[in-house]
Amino acid sequence: MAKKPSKSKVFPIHILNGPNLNLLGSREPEIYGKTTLAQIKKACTARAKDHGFSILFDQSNKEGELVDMIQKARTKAGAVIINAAAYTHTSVAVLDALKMLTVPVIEVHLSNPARRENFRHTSYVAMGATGTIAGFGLNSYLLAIDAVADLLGGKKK
Ligand code: CA2
Repeated sequence: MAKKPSKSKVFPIHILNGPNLNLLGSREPEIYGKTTLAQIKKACTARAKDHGFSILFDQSNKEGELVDMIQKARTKAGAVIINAAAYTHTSVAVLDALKMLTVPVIEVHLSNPARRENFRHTSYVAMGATGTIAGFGLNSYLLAIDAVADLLGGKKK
């Protein structure tokens, strides 16, 4: 009898984006690049497809909405990739929600917060993540998808 595909391969990778990322590409291109969030979504969809995965891509400016999205991922996601933006550095609520997940969680950032202001050196998200990828712009998201595929066993090598 054929082996049932694992839950991780059936459910999409949830890619969650925090406050202000809806405005990407419009300001501070020297820090965040010129890529828009819609372009990131398109590139993520293609990369995930290469690995045999689908994605669900969301953004919210509200902390509670991000918590709701993470809670939904408990039963609906194969993995979570999260750029919590400013909430990275402040939100115990986001951390507590992430800790309830049993699937891989990858923290991503467009910039490298470690090279920036001191207040960006603390990440609550990192404490609930499997790993972190930061500083590669749009590529941070694509590398995170590669990491998920490596952890869950995608089809592309
Ligand atoms: O580098 C990242 O991805 C960040 O998560 C971006 C956050 C920042 O607070 C984190 O420390 C690092 C800020 C996102 C702000 O998004 C903008 C969108 C358009 C124009 C300017 C900022």
